[in-house]
Amino acid sequence: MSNHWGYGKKNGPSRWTKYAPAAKGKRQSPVNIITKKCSYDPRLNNSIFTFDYTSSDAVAVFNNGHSVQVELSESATSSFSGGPAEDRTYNLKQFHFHWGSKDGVGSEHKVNGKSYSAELHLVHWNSKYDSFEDALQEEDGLMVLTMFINIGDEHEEISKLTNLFENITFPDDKEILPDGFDFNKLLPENTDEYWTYKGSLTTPPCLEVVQFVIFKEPIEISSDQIEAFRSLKSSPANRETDDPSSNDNKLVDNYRPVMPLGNRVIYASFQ
Ligand code: 3J3
Ligand code: ZN
Repeated sequence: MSNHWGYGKKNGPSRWTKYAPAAKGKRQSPVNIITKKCSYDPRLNNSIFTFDYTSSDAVAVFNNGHSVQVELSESATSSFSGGPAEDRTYNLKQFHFHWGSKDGVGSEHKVNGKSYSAELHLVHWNSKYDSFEDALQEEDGLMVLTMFINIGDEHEEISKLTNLFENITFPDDKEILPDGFDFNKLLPENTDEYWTYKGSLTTPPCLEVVQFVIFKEPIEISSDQIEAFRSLKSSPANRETDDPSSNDNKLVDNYRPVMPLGNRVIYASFQ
């Protein structure tokens, strides 16, 4: 067994219980959102999101070998409240993406069995805890705002990120996001309509500490932009061969298959 999890045949999602005991749990993510089985919650409809995404400096952009991650500094103060967070504040820690090797696959969550070409996760931690690391140990520790991604028009803000990719093609390469990057522009226009449910990290350690908020309205990126994601390379530990020229080291299809919903309910903010 490979000593590091990945998305290959030998170290992929079907093997993750070897790296992450929590992966055997009953509130794992992602899931398939079967819309007719969702439960409308009027309280969600009445609770408006407040986003306090100030532009942060010294934001690191790196290829961690299994995604491209944009990590805020400890001093960053971007947060949101409202929605399922009610009057509680959740601090933005990082955002990252999951994408496919071809259009129409790549999202982690599905809607009525349909996948999207990619999925964006804005990872926030509950400010009732002292740190992200502390929040990771609590069942209500994280809230991940999630956007489905379709291929269409160029996304102007995300181009500030994909323009850095030629410098972070290989794992452990790092860049700095241009000052003034506006996190608000990562959100869809309509943030009133979303689904929410209790789940887990979708990668090891698969901790069951996440409240997912999945916006119904997808965002769009262009074909050139998704190809920039597909140009990134996975880490040697993630790939099946040691041949660096092998296609196996393309960083694509970094999504976990949907997991059983079990007796969980997915709530909808809309009817
Ligand atoms: O594993 C990393 C951890 O080393 C650190 O980088 C942390 C802070 O950025 O992020 C992850 S995590 O384990 O905490 N985690 C990975 C999976 C963050 C959230 C990710 O879960 S997901 O459901 O949003 N895909
Ligand atoms: Zn993710």
